[in-house]
Amino acid sequence: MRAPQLLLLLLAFGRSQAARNTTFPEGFLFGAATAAYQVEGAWNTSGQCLQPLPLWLMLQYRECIAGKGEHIWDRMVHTRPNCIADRTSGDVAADSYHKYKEDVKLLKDVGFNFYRFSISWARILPKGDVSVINKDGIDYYNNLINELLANNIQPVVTMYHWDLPQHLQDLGGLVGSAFGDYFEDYARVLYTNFGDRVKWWLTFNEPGTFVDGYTSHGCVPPAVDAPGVGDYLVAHSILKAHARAYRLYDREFRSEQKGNISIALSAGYGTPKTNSNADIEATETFMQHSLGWFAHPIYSQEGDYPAVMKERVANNSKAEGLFRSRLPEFGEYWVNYIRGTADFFGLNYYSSWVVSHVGSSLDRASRWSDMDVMSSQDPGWTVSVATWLAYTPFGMRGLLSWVSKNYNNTPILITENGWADTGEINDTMRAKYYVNNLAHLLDAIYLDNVTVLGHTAWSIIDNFEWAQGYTQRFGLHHIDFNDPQRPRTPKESARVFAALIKNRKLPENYLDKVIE
Ligand code: GBH
Repeated sequence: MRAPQLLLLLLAFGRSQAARNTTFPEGFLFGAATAAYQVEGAWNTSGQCLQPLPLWLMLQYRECIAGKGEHIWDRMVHTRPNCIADRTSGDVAADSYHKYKEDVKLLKDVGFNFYRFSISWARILPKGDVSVINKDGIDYYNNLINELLANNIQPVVTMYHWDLPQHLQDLGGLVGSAFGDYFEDYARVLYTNFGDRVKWWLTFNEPGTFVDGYTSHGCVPPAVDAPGVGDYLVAHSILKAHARAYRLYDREFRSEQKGNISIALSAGYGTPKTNSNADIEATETFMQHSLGWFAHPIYSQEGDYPAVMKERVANNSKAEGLFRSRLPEFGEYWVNYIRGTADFFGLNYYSSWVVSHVGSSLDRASRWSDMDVMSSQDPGWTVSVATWLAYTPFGMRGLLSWVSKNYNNTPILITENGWADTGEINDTMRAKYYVNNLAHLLDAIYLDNVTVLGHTAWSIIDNFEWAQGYTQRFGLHHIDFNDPQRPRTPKESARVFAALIKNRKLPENYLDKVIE
C-alpha cells in the first residue's frame, strides 16, 4: 500500500500509534489472578490429622479432624462428571495448595505488584458456619500471604469465587434466609485472621455469572431451573450480603486495618449494531441490566436497581399474570444500606458484544427476555477457543469510560482480563491481547480521564476452567496436568509482561498497527 493510502486509512478508521501515550502512569499496579477451586487442589485434605485418632481426642480437637469441607463444585464434578468437557475435576488442579511458593516465585519473576487469589470458604469453615474452624486452612492462607509479602507482592483477596460450602447449600444456599448471616460471620473470620496483612478485599467474584446456577439444570451448581426468577433472587441476596461484609468492616475493623473493600463485577462491553435509536437504547438497556444490576445499587447516587430494569421486569411480570415483579424490591432501608458499600470498582473485562433491539418474542421469561435485546459477535472479530471471548481490545476503553461516567469517576481496578487458547507456549495471541487491552486502558486514562488503579491478568497459571476442564487455558505459565508434579513453564506472554512491567511501557511490536 502506498503511503498516502495508508494515511487515509488511518484517518478513516483510527488514530495512529505515533500519537498514543503508551507509558504507564506512576503508581499504576500490575497483578495476576487465580481462584481457589481452579488452582488449589487438595480438595479433601485433612492436614495433620489424617491418621485415625482415638475418639476422645477427636471430640476435643474438632478443628483438627475437620479438614476441608465439600463445596458445591466438589459435589457437582463428583456426581455429574459429564458436566466437565474432559471429565476432569479440580481435585488436584494446579496443586497450588502444595506448590504456592512456586506460584509466588512466578509472580515475582514477572514482576507483579499484587496477587489476586480467592479463599476457599469450605477450607476455612468446612461446614460454612463457624461451628468448626479448620486450622490447616487458616495456616495455608497465612503461609501464602506471608510468602507474598516477603516478596513484596500485595495480596488482593476474593472471599467468594463460586465455591459455596455444600452444607450451606443444603441450608438454602445463596437464597436461603440465613445466607447473609453466614457470609458476615465468614467475613469476620477472614478480617480477624488475615486483615492485619490483607488490605484489598473483594467480597464476591462475578455475581452476574454465578447467578446462572439458578437459570437451568445445566452445569453451574446448584443447577436450579428458574430463569428470570432465581437469578434475580440470588443477586438480591448477594448484594445484601456484600453490604453486610462491608458494613462489618466499617464498624469493627476499618479504623485499625485500613483496607479497601469492593466486589468484582464482570461485563461484556456492548456496542450498538446499527446507529438506530432502537439499537442504541437496547445497548444501554443491556449494560444497565447486566452490569448496572449490581453496580447501580452500590455505586450510583440514588442506589437501588437501574430504573429501566425495575420498569421492564415489573411490566413483564404483570403481563405474565404475576401478582408481583420477578425482580425483588429492596425497600428504603436496604437501598440506603447497600449504597456506597465499595472503596473502588472491581471490574472483570474480557470481551465485547454487538447489541440490537429485538421485540419481546421469547416464550419463557428470563432476564434476557426482560431486556428485549440480542447480543452477538461481529463476524470480523477473532474468536478464541472460548466461544464467548473475542479479540475486542477497544471494549476495554469503552467499558472503563462507561463505568467512570455512570458512577461518578469512581477509581477502577481491572480485576480480571485474559485470553483463552489450548495451552501453547508461544502464545503470541495472548501477548497481543494483553498489550492492546492495556493500550486501550491507557487511552481511557489519558484521553477519557478515567481513574484506573491497575490491571489484573487472568491468570498467572493454567488452571481448571470450570465446565471446560483443562481444555481451555488462560495462564501466563503452562501447566502439564498429566504430570503429577504439575510443572510450570513460562509462556511468551509471561516474558512480554515481564518486559512491559519493567519498562512501564507497551512493546511496539505487539501493538496493532491501526487503533480501531
Ligand atoms: C471469569 O469469568 C472467571 O472469574 C474465572 O473464574 C474464569 O476462569 C475466567 O473468567 C475465564 O473464563 O454461557 O458460554 O456464554 C469470565 C466471564 C462469564 C465467561 C460467563 C463465561 C459464560 C459463557 N464469564 N461466561 S457462555
